[in-house]
Amino acid sequence: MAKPLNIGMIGYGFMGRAHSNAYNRVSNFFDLPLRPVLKAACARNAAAVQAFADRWGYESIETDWRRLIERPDIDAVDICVPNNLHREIALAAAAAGKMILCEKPLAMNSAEGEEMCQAVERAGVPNTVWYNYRRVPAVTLAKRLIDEGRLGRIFHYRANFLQDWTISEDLPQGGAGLWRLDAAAAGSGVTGDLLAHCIDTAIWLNGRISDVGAMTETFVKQRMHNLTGQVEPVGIDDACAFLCHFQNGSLGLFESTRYARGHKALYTFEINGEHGSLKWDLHDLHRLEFFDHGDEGRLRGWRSIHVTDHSGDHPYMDKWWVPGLQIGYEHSFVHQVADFLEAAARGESAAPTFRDALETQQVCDAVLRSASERQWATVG
Ligand code: SOE
Repeated sequence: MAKPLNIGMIGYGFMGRAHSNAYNRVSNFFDLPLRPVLKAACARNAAAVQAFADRWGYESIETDWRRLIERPDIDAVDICVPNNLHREIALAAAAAGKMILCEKPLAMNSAEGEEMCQAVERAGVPNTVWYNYRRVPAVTLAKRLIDEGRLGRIFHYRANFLQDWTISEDLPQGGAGLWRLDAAAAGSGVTGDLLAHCIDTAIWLNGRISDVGAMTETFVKQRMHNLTGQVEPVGIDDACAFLCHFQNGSLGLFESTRYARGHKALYTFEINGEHGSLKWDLHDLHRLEFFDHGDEGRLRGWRSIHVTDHSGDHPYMDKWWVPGLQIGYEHSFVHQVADFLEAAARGESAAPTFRDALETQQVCDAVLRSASERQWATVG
C-alpha cells in the first residue's frame, strides 16, 4: 500500500500545470511506495490560485509561500515560480525539513545554487530539479546505449533549442507569462531557459564541460515593462551560441534563440562517436536515430528506432499502452515524479539533484561570462 506524500505547489503557470498533471497521473501507471496527494496550491492571487486548485484537485490554497512551508501537513514543496524566487523558497523549505522539487534552472547563478545545495544537503532532504527531457524514453535510451559503449570514443556533441516567440518588438517584458524576458526575474534569457536543458542532457550523456567560448545577442534592446509601465532596457540574452570542450576530449557546439522564425520548441541533439552516432529531435520525441558502424557494410545506415517497446527494452514504456503506441511531452514529467517517489521513499534524491543542476548552472555562468568578456571561460 503506497504511503501518501503531501505536495505543496508554489506557482500555477505552465510548469505548475505540467507538474500537477504528473502528480495526478503517476499512481495510475506506476506501482510506487509513495502516492502524491495534492494538499495545497499557493500563489499571491487568491482567486486565480483557487481556480487552479479546483481544476487540478488541490485540497486547499495558501497565498503566502511561507505559510505553506510552515504547514505540518506538507511533505514536499514544488517550486514553480520565476527563477529569482527559487533560492529564498528552497532555503526556507530545506530549513523546515521539506522535500523539494525545483523548476529549472536551479537558481539565478551558481553562487545562489551553491547556497541551495548546501541547504538541502545540510537538511538531508530529498530533492530534484525538473530537467524533464532526460526522461523522454528515447533520450533515456540514448543514455543506455552510450553507457554500454556503443558509440565508443565520443568526438562531437551538438545541440540546438530554437524558438520564435519573442520576435515582435511590441511584446512587453515582466509579470505573468513574460517574466522570462525580464532579467531581474529570470537571471538570463535563452541561456538559463533553453540552453540549460541542452547542457543538462549533454552533461548527463557525455560528461562534464571544462571550458566554453560563447556569444550572445539581444536583438530587441528595450521593451515595455508590465510591472512598471515604463519602456525599459532588455537585460536578457535573446540568442546564444557556444563552443566547448568536454572533459572526455570531445567538442561541443550549442545554439539557442527565440528568433528562429518558424521554430516553436525545436530541441535537437546529435552525438558522433568512433563506432556510431545518435540523434534526437523533440518534435519526433519517441524516435531515436542510431547509426552503428558495426553493421554489415551493405546494410549500414541510420536506423530510426520507434521507442515504444513494451518488453522493458525501452525505458518507461512498459508502464504505458501497448507496443507501437507512443507517449508525449507530459509523460517526461510523470517519469520524473515516479523516479523521485522511488528515491524519496528511501530518503534519497532523484537525478538531477540540486548538486547535479549546479553543474549546469556553472556552465551557464561561464557561457554568459565568456560572451560578455569576449573570451573563453573556464567552468566553475
Ligand atoms: C520557454 O518557452 C519554455 O517553456 C521553457 O521555459 C521550458 O523549460 C522549455 O521546456 C520549453 O520552453
